[in-house]
Amino acid sequence: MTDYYSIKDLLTDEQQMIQNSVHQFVQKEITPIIEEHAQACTFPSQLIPKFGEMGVFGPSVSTKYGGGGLDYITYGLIMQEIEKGDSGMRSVASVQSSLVMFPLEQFGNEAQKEKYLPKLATGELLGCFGLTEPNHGSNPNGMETKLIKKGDHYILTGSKMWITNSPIADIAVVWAKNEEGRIKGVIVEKGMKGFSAPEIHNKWSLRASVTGELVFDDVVITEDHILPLKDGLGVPLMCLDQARYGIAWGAIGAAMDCYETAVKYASERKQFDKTLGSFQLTQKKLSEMLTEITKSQLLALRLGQLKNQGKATTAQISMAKRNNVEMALNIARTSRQILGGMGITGNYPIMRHMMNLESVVTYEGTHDIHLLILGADITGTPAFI
Ligand code: TGC
Ligand code: FAD
Repeated sequence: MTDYYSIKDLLTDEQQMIQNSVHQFVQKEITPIIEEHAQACTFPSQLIPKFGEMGVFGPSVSTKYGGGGLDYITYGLIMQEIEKGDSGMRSVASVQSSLVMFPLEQFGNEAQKEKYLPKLATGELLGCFGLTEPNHGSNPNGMETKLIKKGDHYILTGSKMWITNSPIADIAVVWAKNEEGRIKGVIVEKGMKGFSAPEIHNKWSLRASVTGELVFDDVVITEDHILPLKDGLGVPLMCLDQARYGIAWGAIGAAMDCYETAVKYASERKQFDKTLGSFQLTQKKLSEMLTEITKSQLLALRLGQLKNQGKATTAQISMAKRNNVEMALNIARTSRQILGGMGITGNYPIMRHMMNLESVVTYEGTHDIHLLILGADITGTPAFI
């Protein structure tokens, strides 16, 4: 495991133990099958109950509701280990944990928590998070999905786009505007009349993860399906803080897998009667990759400490998500070059990681949006419009 600055020594025994067991789980359950699923564009649904058993759904959710009750560094390490396997598999785990279980735990009432959280923790239920719309991606505040009161219930109309897990999800946490234009969180269940979740096909990225739409054609929503504790855009943005934090760790996993593949290949492959690793140009690539991974690991670890203390800001999370995903994408590209032609094949994980990371750099706030969040924090002047 790439750990040039002995980050392991800064982890507790429990954190190390959980990291190692998720690492072994990924090697046994994800690595052997993921390339085939990515090539075939199929989702390995058999992993869902196994994720539940491993405790990767809701590691930071309270044990009272079936979660792990673990700290945020452990959560980050879990995301890192899963993304070594595949970003799409980390997506499944992080959407369930940060974008479905987190809002239910934070903004749901007791009945909602008891009804959904324990089943989400085991994988008996799978969830998705609907914020993005066809006409509103980076600017979710422009959303057109409406939740309008009608007698003793509400009517939900509109649609969401690019939703991880949506075609296979049992529940969707959806964000919609009420008559006053306030954004409310709504729990929509599979099978509700007027609700459908068609799959989006033809992706060249995250091919082993299912992405789809959410379509609400006058869906009747009762009061018990509305998250009661808070409303406004800040609520989904708080969920995004959680998920972006996990991605800041996860992307390091993809980078480590690419780098480790490149180091091994460079030590075996010979050209001009010498291993690739003995050429200065290859050593430059490997040295720079290791440096960037190490810097990202330290950034993630410090962010985790701040998060554990309740001090991590949105802008700090943006910095880490943006930096670490770009780092991973650059490392995937450089590693691919070290493997030459072999790098484009599915015999190695690099091309799949690279294509996956093209989504990771866009979802959960694009590279540009995170730069603008940082710019606004530095200058006090938002430059989104
Ligand atoms: P802005 O005016 O900045 O804020 C609106 C209100 O929200 C409050 N707020 C926050 N509250 C809590 N936590 C945060 N992190 C918050 N950030 C903002 C803010 O104080 C304000 O409150 P109030 O009371 O004044 O109303 O909002 P804006 O409309 O200017 O937007 C800012 C911007 C562009 C940064 C935001 O819209 C944004 O982050 N856009 C990017 C959208 C995005 O990231 N979408 C992700 C969709 S989910 C996804 O991609 C899942 S992929 C999953 C996977 O497969 O892993
Ligand atoms: P746009 O907002 O149209 O942006 C296009 C380009 O314009 C980007 O480069 C962007 O940076 C740039 N841009 C936009 N505004 C500005 C500005 N003000 N200044 C400068 N540049 C700007 N969403 C969910 O709600 N739930 C999910 O589970 C989910 N899963 C996803 C899974 C995948 C595989 C993908 C690809 C996306 C997913 N998304 C999900 C949606 C994702 O969050 C959006 O794609 C993302 O927020 C960007 O929105 P957009 O695609 O509409 O791009």
